[in-house]
Amino acid sequence: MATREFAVHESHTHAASQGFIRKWVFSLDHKVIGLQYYFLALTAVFVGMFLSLLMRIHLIWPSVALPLIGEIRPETYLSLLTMHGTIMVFFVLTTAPQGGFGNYFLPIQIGAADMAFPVLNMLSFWVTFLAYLVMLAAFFVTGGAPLHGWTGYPPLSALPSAGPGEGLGADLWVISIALFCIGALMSALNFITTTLDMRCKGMSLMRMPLTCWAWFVTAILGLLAFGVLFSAGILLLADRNAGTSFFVPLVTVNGQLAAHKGGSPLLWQHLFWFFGHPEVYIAILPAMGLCSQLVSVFSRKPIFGYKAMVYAILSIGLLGFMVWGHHMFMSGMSPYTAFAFSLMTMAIGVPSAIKTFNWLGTLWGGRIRFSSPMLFAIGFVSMFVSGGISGPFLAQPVLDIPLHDTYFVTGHFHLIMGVASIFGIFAATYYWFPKMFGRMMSESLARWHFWFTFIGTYAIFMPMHYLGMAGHPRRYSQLTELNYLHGLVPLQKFITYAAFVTIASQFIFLFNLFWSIKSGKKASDNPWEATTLEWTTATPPPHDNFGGHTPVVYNGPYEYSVPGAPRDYVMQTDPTTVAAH
Ligand code: HEM
Ligand SMILES: [Cu+2]
Repeated sequence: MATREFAVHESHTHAASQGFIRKWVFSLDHKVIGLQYYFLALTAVFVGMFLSLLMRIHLIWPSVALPLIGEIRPETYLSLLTMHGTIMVFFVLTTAPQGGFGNYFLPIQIGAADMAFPVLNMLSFWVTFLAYLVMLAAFFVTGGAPLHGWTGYPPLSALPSAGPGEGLGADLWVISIALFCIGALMSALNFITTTLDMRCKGMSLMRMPLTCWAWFVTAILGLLAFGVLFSAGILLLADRNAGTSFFVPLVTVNGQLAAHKGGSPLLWQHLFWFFGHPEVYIAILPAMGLCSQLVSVFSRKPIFGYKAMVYAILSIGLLGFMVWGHHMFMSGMSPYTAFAFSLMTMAIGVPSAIKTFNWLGTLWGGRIRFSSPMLFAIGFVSMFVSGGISGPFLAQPVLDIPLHDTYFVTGHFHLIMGVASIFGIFAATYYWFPKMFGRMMSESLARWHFWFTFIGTYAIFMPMHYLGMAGHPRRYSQLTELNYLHGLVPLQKFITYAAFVTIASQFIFLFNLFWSIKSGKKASDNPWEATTLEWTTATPPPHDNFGGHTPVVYNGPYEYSVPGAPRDYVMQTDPTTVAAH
């Protein structure tokens, strides 16, 4: 209680001195910082998509000269691949769902006036922004962007002489990742403290919307995972520039003995994937929380199995730290170790399946409203299941060994990690836009956007499973040169055309977003008839979120179709209709 009063008081203090710079640039307001993260991710996703289009073009027309860019060489393909993967994973999927929407809505949904540490919050954003600029700078330095993929495996990533882009470009890449980790760690501390300390009266942990649970557990994962990646990054930087050999064994580069010996490339793989697997959940947990929220709101039903959902989020978080070895079945690990990792990976399918069944259980018998946020939430479930289904296959070392360096994996992770989370981001945008900007987005444009994106992503990524089984290697640019892949060229062309159409349709979204900010229909305070706290306050919310008073919570977050209630929903703050659930 005392903490909350302090926060309210403090937010008024920093409200007083608001010039333009304080309000919109170096803002301490979690809502502005949330928007800053969101728009950073929005520019990043368009950069990432553009790079993917260049890759797709190169794959089917390897010697075409593009205006301004020229011919894409094989090594340029690897740079595009590295930067596409890195930008998408870090600056889109880690940034928008947590830094963007989490920042904006966590404090409001738990009835707080701001995050626990507003200055730290501002710093987190600016460090992340700096990391983004440093990453982009890698394109423009001598040698260009690095070749080592988003996973940065040494010795390639550790030796500046190992290839074009592995000089200054790779240094910038590592520095950017390290900066990103610092931003993510500060932000994780803020999310954890805010969730534990800043909840308003009546908002017990088990009354929190599942979005808040997801942001909370994501922050805990971030705290544990980014710390490890940060350390690994510093060691890599030392190997590159200070003559150490943490990751580099005795190797020759172009016939020359490198000046390193005794290091272990496997050490990097362990450290990287100890971060990298939880990272998948950092990207997807917020989307899971949101999806739970939306299927309940738009089915007008309480979420099926709230407690099971909370325990599933927690156990996904825990198990997520015990499976990293499934990325290393090829590394020569003992079959007993591989078996243990395989078993843990299968185990993580259980809470994931519980979540999926509960989403379906919520939909079952609901009075479903197919508004755009709901379409994208259902799209999320669809992508999650389609991508997830190949997971248990890849979890078997005997199958993973032939499949792991092929397009099968590219198909698998794009669906479950990439596109599923992107669907979550879209659902969140359509759902919360009215609260953030005070206007509605165009529903008909949103529907066009949904169908193009939904069908388009399946058209791009489903055939990749087949390419993989036919033996198409991943991270390989010269497919038209290989005889055994000739028969697959028509399928490759189809994928590239689908990518063109899907990427073009994202401009419908972009147009809808900016057009609606200016000219959308005015939104009421609670256009979706939802129960959580953000819908009890003004649209857009005032600087201190609730206009000087602090809400008191009486009900759980999913009281829809409550028997005997005057409306088909009971707000969390409604003291008169204390729900029976
Ligand atoms: C328009 C949609 C997208 C297209 C057409 C696309 C296409 C591609 C292509 C062609 C590759 C290279 C495959 C190879 O040669 O091995 C790739 C790799 C990758 N993509 Fe995407 N992608 C898209 C969206 C995304 C999203 C949303 C994410 C977010 C996670 C993502 C993450 C990655 C990662 C992590 C890699 C691997 C990079 C590496 O191997 O180091 N992509 N993508
Ligand atoms: Cu994994």
